[in-house]
Amino acid sequence: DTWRYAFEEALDEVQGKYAQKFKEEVEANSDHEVQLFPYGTLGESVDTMEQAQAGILQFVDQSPGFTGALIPEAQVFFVPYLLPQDGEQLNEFFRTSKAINEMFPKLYADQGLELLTMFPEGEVCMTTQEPVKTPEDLNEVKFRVMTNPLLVESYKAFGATPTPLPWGEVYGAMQTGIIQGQENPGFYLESTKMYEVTEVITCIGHNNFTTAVMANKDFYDGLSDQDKKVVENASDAAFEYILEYQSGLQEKSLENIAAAKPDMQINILSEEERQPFKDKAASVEATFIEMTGDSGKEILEQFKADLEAVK
Ligand code: 6CS
Repeated sequence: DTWRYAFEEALDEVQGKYAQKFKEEVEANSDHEVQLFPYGTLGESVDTMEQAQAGILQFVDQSPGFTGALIPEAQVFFVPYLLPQDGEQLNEFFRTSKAINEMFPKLYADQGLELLTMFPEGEVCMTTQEPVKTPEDLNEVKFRVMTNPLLVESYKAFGATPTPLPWGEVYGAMQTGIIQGQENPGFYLESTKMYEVTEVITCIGHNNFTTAVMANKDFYDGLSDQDKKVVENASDAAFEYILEYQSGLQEKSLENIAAAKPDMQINILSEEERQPFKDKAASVEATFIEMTGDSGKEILEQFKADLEAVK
């Protein structure tokens, strides 16, 4: 039989690389086939999530950036400056976190989803038309964010005017001036040619893009123990593969952008320059707890304990 798996990116982008590895592992170790549906073939992220919940898709990759309405606690990934900058620490956090590996699976299960893995996709940087050296530079900037209420609050806190949009509208909206900024990890800024429609990249170290891969829960529960093991092993192998694949990718992507557009300004802000952004964003954690109550608070506390453990 054939298992259908949709993701939010192209085949040669990070989610696509993960999906290809997952497919390879499943097919090498079972009689099942995995059919991959890259971004755009089945609609936007909200559409593929609906299809996965309905069981039309067996697997879906949806980043928490779009899961906020469904699972408010998943917005914890958008508390600014929570995740570590250090790559090894970050990877170890995703590997060992109890919040991710024990608490989130229950919340996804309530939505009919079997959470298989979460992994980081790289440091998020802003692309804008004008340089961003201080939060004041974001005043009046209409800034596209994923459709995630807490991310809206973060950019409000930074001083921008956040505009939630699905990915498909971003390039055009930037080109026509409906928005003047957006954020994404380096590889995605390169592959989607965001540098063609913006002039400045600014990295302030506020976040790392996280994504989640899950299965339809009824489908998963109906698998034999052996097939469950196949899925679990394929997820584990693809997880380690994708961390390895991304080593050095952020730097390389920014270099490639500089080569493709020599007059693109690329500003990695210093610790000192980041401080005012950190100060502005400090209130977002409280907003997260307001939005998610005790359940969110518990996740946040476990998250922090897990981060402490990998330091
Ligand atoms: O910004 C977005 O909407 C997209 N960014 C990435 C890195 N992956 C998929 C997502 O749709």
